[in-house]
Amino acid sequence: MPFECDVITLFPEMFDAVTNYGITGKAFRNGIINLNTWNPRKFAYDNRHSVDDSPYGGGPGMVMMAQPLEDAITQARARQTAVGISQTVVAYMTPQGNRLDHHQVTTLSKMPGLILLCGRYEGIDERLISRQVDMEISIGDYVVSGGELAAMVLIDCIIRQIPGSLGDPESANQDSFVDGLLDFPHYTRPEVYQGDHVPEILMSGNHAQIRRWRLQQALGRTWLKRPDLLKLKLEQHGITPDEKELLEEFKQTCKFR
Ligand code: 9D3
Repeated sequence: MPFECDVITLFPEMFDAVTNYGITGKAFRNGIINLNTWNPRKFAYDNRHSVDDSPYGGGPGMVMMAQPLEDAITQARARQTAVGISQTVVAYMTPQGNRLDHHQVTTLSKMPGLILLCGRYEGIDERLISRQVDMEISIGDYVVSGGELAAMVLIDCIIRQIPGSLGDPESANQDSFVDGLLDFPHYTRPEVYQGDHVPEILMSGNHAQIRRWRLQQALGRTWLKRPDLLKLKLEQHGITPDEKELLEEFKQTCKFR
């Protein structure tokens, strides 16, 4: 069964970016994931199809009204139930949410589906949140203009974790952050570019040595660029004596520190 995604959004066309292009587009075409959008404007029954109004208590901007969102969520929950999902979950994309990381992505990707609620304007009437929202997700400590981009980031990350979505079944496990390290450097033709040579080891054909060099580069670059990640790896994944030796050798030959 595909991962069943329902999105509540005033801008459904934005989701063409994930459904129509690249790896994520292929996952949709292959039926690995399914996405439906629900526009709260279609559930706004006044003459102007209003979905927002000024905030009680005053202040700038507009607030999304509860009723059109609640009716859209009800339809989304009903669709998820109809395809066999017994516990429907509404995740509100919001700067106030739990900050997304790789661990949370793997947890979410094991669920049968998700209903993603995208906010616009200053936010959503709090009564809708307390009545309907099961979890809150942020994509990081910076401000984007609405929940749609955040929802698309989450959908993209989830797709990458679903077996069969990436051509090579090894690829998801080799992604950065999976073993707690940054990626090693990559090279392709030509062998010499503007006088700059590809590291000799990569041209040697010695695959065991190449694997060790890449691991050393991953360890060294994480130490250089993301010491916070290296500390986490030590605590959570641990470091083998071999990895420790490779990192020490990297540190000794490092030009930058
Ligand atoms: C003045 C307070 N602003 C909060 C920082 C108002 C506000 C700005 C932008 C409220 C919501 C938004 C739109 N952002 C999202 O909907 C959003 C988001 C984000 O901005 N950063 C990180 N993750 C997310 S998830 C949804």
